[in-house]
Amino acid sequence: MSPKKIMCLFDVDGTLTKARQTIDPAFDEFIQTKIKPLCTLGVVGGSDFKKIAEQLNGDDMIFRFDYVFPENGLVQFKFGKEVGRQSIQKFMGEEKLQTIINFSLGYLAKVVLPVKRGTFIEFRSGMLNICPIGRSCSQEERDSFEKYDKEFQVRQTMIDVLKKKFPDIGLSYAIGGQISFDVFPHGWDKTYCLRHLENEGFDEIHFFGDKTDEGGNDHEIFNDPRTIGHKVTSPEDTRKQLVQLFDL
Ligand code: M1P
Repeated sequence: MSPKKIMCLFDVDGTLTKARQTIDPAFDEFIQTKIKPLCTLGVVGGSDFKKIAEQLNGDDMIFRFDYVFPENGLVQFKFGKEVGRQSIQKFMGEEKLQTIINFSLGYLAKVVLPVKRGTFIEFRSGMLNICPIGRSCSQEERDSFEKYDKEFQVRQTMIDVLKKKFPDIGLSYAIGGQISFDVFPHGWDKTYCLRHLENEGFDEIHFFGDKTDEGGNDHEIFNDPRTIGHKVTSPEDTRKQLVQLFDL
């Protein structure tokens, strides 16, 4: 009997790295030297490619991980080559897109926070990223917002308002990080990347993620029947679970 073809598919923030930080060099080496010989490596993040590459030691991470899926897999790299990308713009059309952008900008203009910075909506290939504090905040401001949001639910409140205001616009909302939330058409969550793995002959796809609860951006893929879900609490926990999985 030939050995099972196994894939380990990792979320980034909270799973391979601390939120928006770079991967710990010892953990990176562990993955590349101990895990890569045993399985195929994949990464699926909510962030765009630029951010994922920064966190995983540069653009050549597309050669160190076999499959790389930024923006939930709306952009796809296989063995170091881009093989496809989705466009939210084409899919939704300008009118609907502007409806949501304009309403969100108006809503955010009225939100009062301890501090507010710039870049409140980031337009990506396959999604919008909405950030009440503004993406240009410092690390310290980012950490403070996360605490403030835990107490005052700024992001969840805005998501509830958007859902109520636009029940039929066909958009889903997911909180994947510390300061923002992602907005994308229904079904364009992280399970989107699985369609690019369906014909690749894997016997098992092990998914590792931290935001697996409802509303978190790992929820759908963690519960998808096509994956074996591993809930982790930190990069250290991911390492522990890999050691257990492969009996190292
Ligand atoms: O990878 C998880 C999330 O990382 C970032 O979140 P934040 O800036 O809020 O910490 C964003 O890139 C977000 O899109 C992504 O889902």
